[in-house]
Amino acid sequence: MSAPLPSTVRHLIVGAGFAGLCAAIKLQEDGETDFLVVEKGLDVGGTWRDNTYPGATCDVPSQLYSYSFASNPEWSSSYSPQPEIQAYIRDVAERSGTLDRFRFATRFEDAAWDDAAQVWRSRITGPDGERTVESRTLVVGAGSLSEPRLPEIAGIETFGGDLFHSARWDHDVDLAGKRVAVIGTGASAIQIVPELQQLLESTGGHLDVYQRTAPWVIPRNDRRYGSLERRALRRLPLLRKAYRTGVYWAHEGYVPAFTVEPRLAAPAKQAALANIRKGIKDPALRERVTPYFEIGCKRILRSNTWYPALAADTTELVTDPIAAVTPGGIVTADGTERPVDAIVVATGFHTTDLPFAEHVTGTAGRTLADVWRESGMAAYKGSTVPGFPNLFVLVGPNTGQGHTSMVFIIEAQVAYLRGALRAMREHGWGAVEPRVPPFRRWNSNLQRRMRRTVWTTGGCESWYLDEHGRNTTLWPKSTVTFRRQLARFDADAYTTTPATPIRTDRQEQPA
Ligand code: N01
Repeated sequence: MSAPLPSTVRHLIVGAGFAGLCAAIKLQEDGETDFLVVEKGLDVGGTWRDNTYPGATCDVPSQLYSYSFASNPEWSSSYSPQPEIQAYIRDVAERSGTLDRFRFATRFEDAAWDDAAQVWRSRITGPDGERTVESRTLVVGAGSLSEPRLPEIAGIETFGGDLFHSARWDHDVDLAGKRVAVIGTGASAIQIVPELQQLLESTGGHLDVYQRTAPWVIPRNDRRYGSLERRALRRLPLLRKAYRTGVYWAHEGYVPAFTVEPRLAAPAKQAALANIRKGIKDPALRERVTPYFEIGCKRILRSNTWYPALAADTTELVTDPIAAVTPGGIVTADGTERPVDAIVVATGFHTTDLPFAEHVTGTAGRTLADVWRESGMAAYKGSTVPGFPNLFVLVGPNTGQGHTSMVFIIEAQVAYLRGALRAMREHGWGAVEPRVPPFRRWNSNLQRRMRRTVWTTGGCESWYLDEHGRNTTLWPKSTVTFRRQLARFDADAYTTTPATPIRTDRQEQPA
C-alpha cells in the first residue's frame, strides 16, 4: 500500500509519463527531493502505458526515443514495440530511486493559485479519498496526446457491438473471425490495421477501414539488431552516443522542408509514392490512397505493411463519409450500411484544447482554459503562462514535433524548469511569472514563423491547428534552437516575488 498523500510538498508533478518522470529524476539530482508525482494510472509510462493496441510501435527510432541520460543498449530493433518502451520507462523509474514519491491511481482534480501564500492548492483524489495538497510549484506533465477524442457521429451511442478507442484497447474482446471497422487513418490506425488484417484474414473475418483523409506513408525500414550489434552497443557507450547523434541529425534534416521550403521534402514524397505502388496493384485504390496535400502538412507516417493490408481481399477501404452508426453497423453518405461486430475508433486526441487547462485556476480567478479559449493556447517558451505563477507545463503549447523525438523536447523543458528552481532558490523568490511583453513577443514570433510552414501552406486540415486556424501545437524551428532558447532561465522575462515561508510535511528541504 502506498503512503498517504502529504498535505504540503515543495513541487507537485502531475503525470508519470516520459515528462513527469524526467522532472522527478532531474529535481532529485538537484537536491529538490521534496516532490510528489500523482498519476491517475497504475504505472509509469503515460501514453506508452495506455497505448497497447496490436502493432503499437514507436515511429521514431528507439535510440532517439529514450532519455539522453539513460541510453538503452537492449532495444531489439530500430523501432521499438510498445512493451519494450514501457519496460524501459519502468526500469529507468525503478533505478532512479524516485518511485517512493509517486502515487498511482491518484487523480489530479484541480488546482488554484493562492497569491498570499504563494502556493498552488490542488485537490487530489487517491485510494484514500480526496485531499488538498499545497505546493510551491505545479509541474504538469499530463501529455498532449493522452485524452482520446471520440468522433461525433450520429447514433454512435446506439452501437450494439464492441466499440473502443485505439488508446483504450479492450483486450477482453476477441476480434478473431469478426467483422471489424477501423475509423481513422492516422499514426495509430496505420499500425493497427495491418495487425487486424492478418488476424481477420486467418480467421475468416473482415475489415472495413474508414478513411477521411489519405495520409502520406513512407516505408519504415525496421531492422532487428543482431546479437553482435547489441553486444557492441552494450559495451561501447560512445558507439551508442554516436548512433543516437546520427539518428538525431538524420531526422532534423526534415526541419527545413517543414518550415522553409516544402519542395525539399521531394525525396520523402517519392518514397511515399513508391510505397503506394509497391503495396497496391489496383490503380483505382492507388488513387484513393494518394494524399491531396503537401507531404509534411500532417504527420508523415511510416509503414511497410499499411498498403498491402488495404489491398488485401478481406479489407475494404471506405472513403465515402460516415453518415451514422446504427446498432449493427456503419452507414455512409451514399446510404450503404456495412454491418460490423466491432468498431475501433483511431480518431486521435484532444490536442488544441488540453483537458488539464480546465482544472487550473490562476491569479485572476480564471482557468487556463478560459484564458486560452479567449486568446488561443499559448505559453512562454512552451512552459509558463502569465497569470499562472510557478506553473510549468511540460509538452506545452508549440512544443510538438512532427519529425523527431518528444523526449528531446521534454529534456529541454525540464532543464528550463531546473534553471527556474535554481534561480528561485538562489534569490529567495517565492513566485516567478512570465511578463506579458516577452510572452507576446515569443508567440507573435512563433505565429509569424508559422505562416510559411508546410503545416499552414500545405493544403490540409490537421489537429495541429486550432479552431481559428492557428498552429498552437508544433514548434516551427529546429529542436537545437528550442534547446538553446530554453538552456537558461531568463529571469528578466519574469516578474519575481520574494518568498514567504512555506510549511512542508517533510524535513528534506534543501537549504
Ligand atoms: O490520431 P490522428 P492518431 N470520422 O489524429 C480520423 C502520436 N502517435 O491516434 O485526417 C472519420 O493522427 C482522422 O481523419 P482526418 C503521433 O504524434 C505516435 O493516429 O482528420 N475519421 C485521422 O485519420 C500522432 O500524430 C506514435 O481527416 C475521423 C484519424 O482519425 C498522434 O499520436 C504512434 C474522425 C486520427 O488520426 C495521433 O495519432 C501513434 C471522424 N469523425 C500515434 N475524426 C508513435 O509511434 C478523426 N478521424 C510515436
